[in-house]
Amino acid sequence: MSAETSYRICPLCEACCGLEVTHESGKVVAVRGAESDPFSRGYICPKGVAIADLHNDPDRLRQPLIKRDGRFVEATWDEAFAEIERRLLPVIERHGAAAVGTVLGNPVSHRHGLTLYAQRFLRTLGSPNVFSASTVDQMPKHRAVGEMYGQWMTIAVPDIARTDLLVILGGNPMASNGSLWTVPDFRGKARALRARGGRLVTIDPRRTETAKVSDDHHFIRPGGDVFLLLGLVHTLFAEGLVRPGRLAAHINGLSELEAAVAPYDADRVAPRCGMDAHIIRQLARDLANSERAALYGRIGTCLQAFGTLNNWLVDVVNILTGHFDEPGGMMFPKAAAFATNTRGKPGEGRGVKVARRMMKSAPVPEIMSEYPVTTIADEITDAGEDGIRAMISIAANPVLSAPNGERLSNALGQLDFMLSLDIYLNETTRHADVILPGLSPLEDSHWDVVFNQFAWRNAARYSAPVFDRPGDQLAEWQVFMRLIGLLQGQGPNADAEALDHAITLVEVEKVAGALAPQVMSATSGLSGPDRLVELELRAGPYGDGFGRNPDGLTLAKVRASGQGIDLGPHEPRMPDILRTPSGRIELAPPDFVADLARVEKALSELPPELVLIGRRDVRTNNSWMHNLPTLAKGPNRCKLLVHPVDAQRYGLANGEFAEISGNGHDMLVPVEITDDLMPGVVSLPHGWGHDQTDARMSLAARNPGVNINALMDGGARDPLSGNAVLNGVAVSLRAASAMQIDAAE
Ligand SMILES: Nc1nc2c(c(=O)[nH]1)N[C@H]1C(S)=C(S)[C@@H](COP(=O)(O)OP(=O)(O)OC[C@H]3O[C@@H](n4cnc5c(=O)[nH]c(N)nc54)[C@H](O)[C@@H]3O)O[C@H]1N2
Ligand SMILES: Nc1nc2c(c(=O)[nH]1)N[C@H]1C(S)=C(S)[C@@H](COP(=O)(O)OP(=O)(O)OC[C@H]3O[C@@H](n4cnc5c(=O)[nH]c(N)nc54)[C@H](O)[C@@H]3O)O[C@H]1N2
Ligand code: SF4
Ligand SMILES: [Mo]
Repeated sequence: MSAETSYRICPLCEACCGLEVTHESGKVVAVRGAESDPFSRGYICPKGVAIADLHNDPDRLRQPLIKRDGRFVEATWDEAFAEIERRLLPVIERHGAAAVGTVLGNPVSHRHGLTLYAQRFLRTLGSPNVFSASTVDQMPKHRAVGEMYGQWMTIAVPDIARTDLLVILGGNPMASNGSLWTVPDFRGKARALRARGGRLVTIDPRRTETAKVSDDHHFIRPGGDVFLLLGLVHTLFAEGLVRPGRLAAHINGLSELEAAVAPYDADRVAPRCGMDAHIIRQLARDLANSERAALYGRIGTCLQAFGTLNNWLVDVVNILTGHFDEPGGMMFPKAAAFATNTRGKPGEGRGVKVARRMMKSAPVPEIMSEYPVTTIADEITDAGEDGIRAMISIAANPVLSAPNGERLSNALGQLDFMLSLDIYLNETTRHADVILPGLSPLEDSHWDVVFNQFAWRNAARYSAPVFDRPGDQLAEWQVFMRLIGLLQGQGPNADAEALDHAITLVEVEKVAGALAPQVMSATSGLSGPDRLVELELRAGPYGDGFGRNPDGLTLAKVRASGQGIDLGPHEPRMPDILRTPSGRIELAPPDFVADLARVEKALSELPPELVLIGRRDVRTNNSWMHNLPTLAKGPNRCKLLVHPVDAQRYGLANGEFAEISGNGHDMLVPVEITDDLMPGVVSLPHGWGHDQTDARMSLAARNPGVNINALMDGGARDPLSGNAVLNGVAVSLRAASAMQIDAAE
C-alpha cells in the first residue's frame, strides 16, 4: 500500500492549525502544517507533530476501565454502562440529581462530540452542580462581556492583520499560540505587523517569548493590571482623548464611568502596578492617537483578584479610543456555525443573569450556569446532606489543574461513585470507579464549535476522520447518548443513534417548526455532531438556509473545497451584535463600579515581598501532554525562574534546588536564574506533579515535576466571576539543604 495524505484540523490548542497527515497502512508516517489551509497557511507547532505520538501512545486508554477491589480492570462497553447504572442511578434516586457534580475540562471545548453532547448530557442530568475549567481561566472575561454586551460569548479579538499598534497584556501567544483568539502563526503575523511599520507592545511580569518579538516590553507587578487600566482610562478622560467615534451613539454610562475612574490618576496608581506614570500616560496617548490599535488582555489579566474589572477595563480602553469594532482594532468574528454572537434578534436582548444561585459551601455565584472548580472539594465534604455524592469528570484533571489538589483528591476518595470520561488514567481519573475513553483525534471527525468564534479571520473548515476507529470503540457523542439513555431509564444498552435522532428532531422542531421533517430528511445522511454541524452551518450566517439561499454553505460544499473556505476578514458588527436590554453597550455596569471599593482598599496595601506566577511552554499543554515522547524530549521545563537579585537574597544558585513554600506546602524545585523576570516575582509552569504511583502515564512519571497548584489554597477568587487567583500568590523561598536534595533525587 502506498502512502496517503489526509488533512485534519489540530484539536490540541486554540490555534486550530490545519495538519497534513501522511499515513500508510493505518500508521502515521509524517505530520506537517497544511500549506493550502486557508486559515493556518502551513503553520504547525511541535504539539501538532506530536498528534502522532498521542495516536500511538500505549498509555492512552482504548477500552473502558472498571475499578474492582481497588484495581482497574479492562471491561467491555456493555459492562461499563451496566456498572454506571448500578452505581450512579441509586445516588440520583436517593439524593436527587443535585447530588451528582460534573467537572468539565479544557478539551471539552476542543472536540465537537464533547462540546455539543456534554451540553445535552448536562441538560438531561439536570444537576446545578456543574464545575468547569473556565473558572481557572476566562470566567472574568465572560462576566465582563456578558454585562457590557448582553451575551457571554461576545468576545472581541485583535484584528492583527490590519492594526498599527497591538498591546498585549497578560498573554504569551508565542508559547500558548493564542487564547480567546484563534491565531495560528502569531510569530509570522507579528513580524508582518512590524514589517509594515506597526508596533507590538507587551506588558507582562516576565520578559516572555512574546515580549522578545515586541518593540517594547514593560514589566507589570502581578495583580497590578487593574491599576494600570484605571490609570489609562483616567488619562483618556483627563487629556480629552475619549473618542469612541461611531460607537458614541450606542453607549450607556459614559459619565458614570468618568466619575468612577476620577480617583485614579496615573501618578496614584503607578507605584501599585510597578510601571512609571509617564509610561501609563504615553500608552494611553499612543492607543488614542494611533489610527488602528488594539489592546488585548488574556489569562494574566484573569487569574487574579480583579479579573472581572481588568476585562471590563480592557474593553473600555478599546471603546473609548475608537478602536472597538473597527478594522485594525478589536473585532467580532462571525463564525459559520454555532456562532453564539449571531443568535437572537439583532441589537436587542434580555442580557445575562448573574448569580441566580450561590454555592452551598462558599459565597460564590454561578456564572453561565457554572461554578468554580475551586469549590468542588468543599461541596463534597462540607455541604452536609445537600452535598455532592457522585462526580463525573469530563476531560478534566482538576487534581493538578486546580489549587489544592491534595484536598480535592481526599474529597474524591469519599464519593459514593465517580465516573470519568478521559483518555488517560491520571491524577484525577485514578479516583474514578469507571473510566470511559474517547477516540484518538485521528479517528474522529472535527469542526471547531468554540474557536471559530474567536478566529483571527472567518473560515469554514471540516475534517473527516483520518483512520477508522478500532473495533467496538465508541465516539464520545455515542458515550453521552448511552449515558442519556441510562438517565432516561432505557437501561445500559440504549441505541445511541436512535436516541440521537430523536433528540436532534426535538431540537430542530424548536427552531424550524413545521419545516422540521424537511430539515431532518435533508440531513439524514449524517449523524451525531456532524449532523449538528450541517444543521448549524446551513441555518447559519453563511448557510444555504436549506434552499432559501442556494449559493450559501453546506457541509458538502465545505468538504468539496478541500481544506476549507476562507470567509474573509472581520466586519463591524455594532450595534447588531448587542443583546443588552438597553440595546446599548453598558460602559459602567453597577456591580463593576461598586467593586472599585476593593481597588481603593488594595491601593493602600503593601504587596507581598515575593509572588509566584505561572507560564506556558510551547511543548506542553496544561497537565496532559507530558506523556508524548516528541514533547518530553529536551531540557527539564518544570523549573523555577528567579531574578538574580532574588537569587542572591535567598542564597540560590543556578541549577540547584530551592524549597518553595505556600499554603502549608513546600516542595523542592530546580532554579534557573534569569533577569527575564521582574524582581520579587518567581515563575513555575502548571500541569506538573505526575508522581502519583497509581496513575498510568509512564513517560510523564519519569520526569514528574512539581505541582504549582499545591502552593495555593483555592480560597482566593475574583468575587464577581468566582475565578481562581492563580498568579501573584505570595510564596517564600530558601535554598535547599544537601540532605533535602539527596531525598529529592
Ligand atoms: N497555576 C495554574 N493553574 C492553571 C492554569 C494556570 O495558568 N496556572 N491554567 C488553567 C487553565 S487556563 C485551564 S484551561 C485549566 C485546565 O484544566 P483541566 O481541563 O482540568 O486540565 P487539562 O490538563 O487540560 O486536562 C485535560 C484532561 O482531559 C483529558 N483529555 C484529553 N483529550 C481528551 C479527549 O479527547 N477526550 C477526553 N474525554 N479526555 C481528554 C486529559 O487526559 C486530561 O485528563 O488549568 C488551569 N490551571
Ligand atoms: N503550549 C501551550 N499552549 C497552551 C496551553 C499550554 O498549557 N501550553 N494552554 C492553553 C490554555 S488552556 C490557555 S487558557 C491559553 C492561555 O494563553 P495565554 O493567555 O497566552 O497564556 P500564558 O502563556 O500563560 O500567558 C499569560 C501571561 O500572563 C503573564 N502574567 C502572569 N501574571 C500576570 C499579571 O498579574 N498581569 C499580567 N499583565 N500578566 C501576568 C505571564 O507571565 C504570562 O506571560 O493557552 C493555551 N495554549
Ligand atoms: S499551535 Fe495548537 S493547533 Fe496549531 S499545531 Fe500547535 S497545538 Fe495544534
Ligand atoms: Mo485554559
